[in-house]
Amino acid sequence: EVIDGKIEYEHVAFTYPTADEPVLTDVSFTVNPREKLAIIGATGAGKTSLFQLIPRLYNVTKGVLYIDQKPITSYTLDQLRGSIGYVPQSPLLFTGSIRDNIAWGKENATREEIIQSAKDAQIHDTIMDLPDQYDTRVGQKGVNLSGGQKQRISIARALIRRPKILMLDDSTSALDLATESELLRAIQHYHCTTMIITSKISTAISADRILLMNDGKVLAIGTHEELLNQSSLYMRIVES
Ligand code: TTP
Ligand code: MG
Repeated sequence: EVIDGKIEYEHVAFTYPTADEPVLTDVSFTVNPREKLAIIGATGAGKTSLFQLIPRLYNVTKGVLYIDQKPITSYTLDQLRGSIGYVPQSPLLFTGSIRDNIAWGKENATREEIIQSAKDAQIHDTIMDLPDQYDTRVGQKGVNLSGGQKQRISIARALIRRPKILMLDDSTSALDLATESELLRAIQHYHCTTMIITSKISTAISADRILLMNDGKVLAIGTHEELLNQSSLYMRIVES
């Protein structure tokens, strides 16, 4: 079981099984238990690829990835995925009720837990406005939800399992600033290690530290002030 949620990439390189060229090369950094780390970088920099290694959707090609000081391969996939809330960049809902979609992976979830996680994910009010509220069907013959609404249902699905590690891949891109800051405030109460990929500099600055990726490498990692001093690319991003 993952206990603390410390994450350490040690000289990690990664090449997709079907590819020739690596998408990550010599990536090293540590995320401390309960720290909130924002990941920024241009499209194609490798942010999603970096994320996919944590729930072991893929195995690292070179180097070692540690969770709580143990190589990630020493955990079973169930142990790992039971401790990780992973919200993908394009989340998938299955055909069924919103309730079942939120409770997916935690079949014994209570009504209160479902509502609380939806509230924390800032999607409860939207659900209450739907014809059958939590029983509203999504997917085939169901209501159409926007990308941002799907993202928030997917966040609720991650939160309901009380993850030790929460990974949000651009999951707040569709939210207005006020709703996003409510969401981030609510997530703080989960006391989990949080990695959040974002294209919004304001979201990045609200994290404890920021990691700047470029071309499959870590260009810089540190606080906003540290990066301003360290990285001219970061300064250009902030000024743009
Ligand atoms: P990503 O890791 O997807 O880059 P990104 O997440 O930083 O980009 P974005 O901001 O647009 O989300 O891609 C890095 C490279 O890896 C890119 O060349 C596409 C490739 N790739 C795959 O081959 N398979 C995959 O499943 C993914 C996610 C990426
Ligand atoms: Mg991505």
